[in-house]
Amino acid sequence: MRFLHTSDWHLGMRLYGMDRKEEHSYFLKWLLTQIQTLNIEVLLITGDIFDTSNPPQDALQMYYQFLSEVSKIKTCKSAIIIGGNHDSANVLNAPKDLLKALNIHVIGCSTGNIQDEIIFIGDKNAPDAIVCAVPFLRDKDLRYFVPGESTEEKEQRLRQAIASHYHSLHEYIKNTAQGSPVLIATGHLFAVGSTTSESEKMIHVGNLGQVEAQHFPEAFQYIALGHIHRPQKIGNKSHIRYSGSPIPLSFTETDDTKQIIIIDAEPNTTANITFVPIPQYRKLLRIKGELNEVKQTLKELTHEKHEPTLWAEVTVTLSKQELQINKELKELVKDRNIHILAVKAEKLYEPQTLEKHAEININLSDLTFHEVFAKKCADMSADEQEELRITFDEVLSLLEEGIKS
Ligand SMILES: [Mn+2]
Repeated sequence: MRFLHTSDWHLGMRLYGMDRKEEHSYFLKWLLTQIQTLNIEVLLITGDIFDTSNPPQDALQMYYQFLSEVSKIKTCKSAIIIGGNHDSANVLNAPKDLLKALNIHVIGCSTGNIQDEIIFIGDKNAPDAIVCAVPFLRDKDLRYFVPGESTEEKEQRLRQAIASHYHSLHEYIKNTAQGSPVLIATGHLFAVGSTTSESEKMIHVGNLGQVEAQHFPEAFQYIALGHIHRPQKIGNKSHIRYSGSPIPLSFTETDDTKQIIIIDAEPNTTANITFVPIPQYRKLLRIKGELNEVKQTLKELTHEKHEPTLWAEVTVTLSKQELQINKELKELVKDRNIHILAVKAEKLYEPQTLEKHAEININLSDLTFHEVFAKKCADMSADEQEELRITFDEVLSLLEEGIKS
């Protein structure tokens, strides 16, 4: 049986305010062709379908158009969609019953009943495959707040709760499933040792709840993960994988090869895993150097007129104060189908009073919550900062749960 694993689409996402609609729609069209030509039988989408809990209309339209096209592909028996930390469980679950009629299964959030996460492919009494479609498990799905608990105790408790969730599912299948189906699981979580990029937001409290490969039951032939945007396997287990996002969600991902994963699995054997690189609609470029180097690179940069506009992020290291580099650099690429989305300055000198003052005008939207909070705590001792950061993470996580549930 052939599965396709993709994740972290983040439909509706903007990069420095720029719309990613064209890139997403290019990817989805390409994906439909892959599902068709590769004879995919089950499609797995492992969370963060949308970038925000309240996705824009055109992102929703793109999603439904895609699902309607998938349902027309005869060889594709099922699509399974789980909620990620960015998704609103309510938004995903709203059309759940309607989509079920098209063999599209949506698990927006954990309901407390593990049977809701078990999806049978084929005849329920003798299934060809069983997918344990575990969505992003929120703190409240896993544990209650225990007063006086230390950070390590919390971490341990959360990790155990995630592991036992997977073990309960496996136990249930072992005791009830007929025949010998292919066993697959999904997840949207942070695994130990994964290489992150700038675009993932922290999940759980701080970095708590990091799961290791050994926490998953061995019986699963493939575990399709979401949340981390760089494609990678977990530990040395080649069957536990993040597919990564289909388009670079930050400039730190521009050198990654984006991919989808094809899994060929038969009962009781090791699954065969292959990767298909995703062609990118738009070229994203990161340029870094001293002012003269950056200027030279920009002057020599060529980009075809008929191609989608190239987007660049420029970081300039400055050894003395330079005024208006932003305007100057943008002027250099004028009328060349190149757009500089952001100019960042790394100052190697001590800014003068007036310039220090100007720095206060940093655009708030360029900063993360953590950066703002860190600035606020800058004068405190390292210990105080760390303690406050943990509390701040906890508040943020509770707030996010409140918004998304
Ligand atoms: Mn994500």
